[in-house]
Amino acid sequence: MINKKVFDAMNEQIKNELESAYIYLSMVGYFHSQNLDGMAHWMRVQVHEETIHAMKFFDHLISRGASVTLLNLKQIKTKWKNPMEPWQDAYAHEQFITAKIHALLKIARKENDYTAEPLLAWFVNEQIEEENNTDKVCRQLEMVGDSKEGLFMLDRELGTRVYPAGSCFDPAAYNLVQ
Ligand code: OFO
Repeated sequence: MINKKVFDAMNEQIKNELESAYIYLSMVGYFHSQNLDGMAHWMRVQVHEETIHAMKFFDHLISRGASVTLLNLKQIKTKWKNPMEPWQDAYAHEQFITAKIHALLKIARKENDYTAEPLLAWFVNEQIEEENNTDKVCRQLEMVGDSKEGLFMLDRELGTRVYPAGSCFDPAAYNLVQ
């Protein structure tokens, strides 16, 4: 049986991860509207990853005999002024998620929930990549500046992102996402 405080924090983290997916899906729509199909593709892959993140917490709670209660997703942003803005928002959002994961680990440690630690350790590591990925694109867009050719090249590169896993609802896919 899972401790109530750990349950509440993990149950809320399911919402946070699904909100990540929802935010990035909104960005997919924006990037397509700007003919930046490579960036849209990168974000589509990210939507899959975020759904897997949510499902990792979802399945962890289920396997510990808890009953998941899905919370409302908040209204999200749908418009951005330029291609840089969504990436800046994504980086800020990933920093927010990192803080949530760290807070969750703190609760688990305080409640002596050793069972939750391996899962949370995975997320602590994952957040290094999550922050770095989005921050790196911000820095690359800064380098590109006003160059349309540069934006075109970067968009092409981001369009090559490979999604290694299958369905985001298939537990077998979880291990394929690093
Ligand atoms: Fe789930 O890591 Fe991004 O938000």
